[in-house]
Amino acid sequence: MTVSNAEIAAQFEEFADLLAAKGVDYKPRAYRRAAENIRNPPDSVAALAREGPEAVERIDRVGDAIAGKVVEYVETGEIEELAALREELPVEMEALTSVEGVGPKTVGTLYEALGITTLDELEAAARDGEIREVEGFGEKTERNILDGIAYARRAHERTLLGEARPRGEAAREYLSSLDAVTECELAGSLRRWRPTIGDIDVLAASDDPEAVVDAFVGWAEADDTIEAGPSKASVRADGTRVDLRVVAPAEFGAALQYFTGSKDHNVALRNRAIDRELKMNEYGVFDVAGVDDPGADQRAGERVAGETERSMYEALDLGWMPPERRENRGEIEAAAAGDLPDLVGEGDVRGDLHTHTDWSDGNDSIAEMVAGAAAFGHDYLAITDHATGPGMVGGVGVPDAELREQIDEIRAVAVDADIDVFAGVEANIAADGSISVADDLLADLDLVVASPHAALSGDGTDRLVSAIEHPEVDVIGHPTGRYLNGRPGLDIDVETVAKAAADHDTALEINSNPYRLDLGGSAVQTAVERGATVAVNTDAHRPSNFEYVRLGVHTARRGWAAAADVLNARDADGVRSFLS
Ligand code: DGT
Ligand code: CA
Ligand code: CA
Ligand code: ZN
Repeated sequence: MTVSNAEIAAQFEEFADLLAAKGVDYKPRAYRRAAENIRNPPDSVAALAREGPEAVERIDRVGDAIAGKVVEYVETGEIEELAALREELPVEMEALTSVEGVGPKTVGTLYEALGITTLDELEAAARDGEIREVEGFGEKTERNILDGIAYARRAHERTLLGEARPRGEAAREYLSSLDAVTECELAGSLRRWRPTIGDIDVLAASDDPEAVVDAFVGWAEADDTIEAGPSKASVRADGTRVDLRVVAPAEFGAALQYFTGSKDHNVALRNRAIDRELKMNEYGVFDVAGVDDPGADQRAGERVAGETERSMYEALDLGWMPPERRENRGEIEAAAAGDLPDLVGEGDVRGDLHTHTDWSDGNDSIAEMVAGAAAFGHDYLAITDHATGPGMVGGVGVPDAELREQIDEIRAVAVDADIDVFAGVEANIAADGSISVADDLLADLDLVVASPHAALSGDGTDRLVSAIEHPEVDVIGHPTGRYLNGRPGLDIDVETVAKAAADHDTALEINSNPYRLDLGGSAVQTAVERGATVAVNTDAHRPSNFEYVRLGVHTARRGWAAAADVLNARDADGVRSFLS
């Protein structure tokens, strides 16, 4: 029996939460950092544990106390101290802390005061006005908790794109390897790269659908079969539903077009077909002029398209369009006008302009991040550690004096680096729009990212515009501060923000972190339309995070961004000229 790194890490995350709930200082943070490093190394931590605690201590930020507990868990399946804590505080921590504004400490307080252990109990207490009576809570907090519960319940029904994508790609690879399958593609929201996914849709072409269905329900990653029929099946893989449909090769393009959606895009296309006396459905496009009852048979009339997706669009006098555009946000009108310029591609991004090192809350040194960026294929990297300021809980921010030292260190690393390195900072945008770092220091940096980190509710338009207008600010990081499945973030009037950004040559970030994807597609579309420049950054806290960039690139494509709209699709000199 092997114990996964994720499982071990989860023990320490729970440990940290329970200690924090009990009001213990420092230790929770140490446990959380250790958990992060346990989760990440490529090696099996369980294997290290079997060598003994000294081997486990080789993991960064894991000392002897934690190493001992790792060994205990791997050997016995339990950490005694954690089990005791769980008994003392029998709360559903993960569910409760999924509510925006409710952290482990709040959970502890509400358990002590009201005995709340579940989300249902929390909701009942908020409805009954019990929470406002607890010391340190008020009516406003109570109302926020109620809103947060509703949001958390809705949000958790969907899977993050960043999790669903690799799972979908694994399914596609598996199915493509089958002899019976002639073609296989992802469809649905996953093919459109929506930030969250209801279910994964996979489409296969085959003359032997039953063989494909059989193989699919036998897929090693399928945990259980939800349903299986002659030409379609659904399984659950790691909590997410995967729908497979198998179609005849001659109708693959029609099915791919239909099942890619979006539904709104398809409805608009079907209306266009009707206007042309055509019928469009998942089996093809059919000329139904002169057919008495076109609805009687799905394939009634003369087939004019269906084998390829392109043929489906061409039958309607439209060019093929990338799935990211198919949200019925003007793409059909644009295609009809022949106005579908190329979108930015994964290969266009040449560097990353928002990254962290161990000077703040990143995991690795400046040199390691630079080497990682070079290995990833980037031409340049900006180091932008957190400055101090509100929202930087737990002292992760770098004070101004240390930032000056860091600039020297970045310049020193740059001398031997294979790529260009920009010395930057991620400054905080306070609720009033002010920036947390001294102006003369900002002026000495190559690049200033400014981002909102706290007070992330209500209208943030003026706040962002103030930061955009600041002469030293170059990029607005994760502009709304949203967390997918977590919190909605600031409301912003994107047109106003985009216009200010265009006027002041400040770029708006598409933060590629799978929990953020902020700005999202429709905001990017407005921003780009108004002439703003976007930056597709990863906010990497370790070199492996550079991989997130593709999520950001496809988000940019959902916003119709071309390479020319993307700051870091320029070469290093192009970036320099934008910054100066
Ligand atoms: P999701 O799964 O909620 O993230 O979103 P989708 O877009 O993947 O939706 P899903 O899985 O329900 O269906 C996949 C695609 O199938 C959808 O994007 C468009 C197509 N589709 C499904 N139902 C309908 C429908 O009633 N009418 C039309 N026109 N298309 C549909
Ligand atoms: Ca779907
Ligand atoms: Ca589906
Ligand atoms: Zn950051």
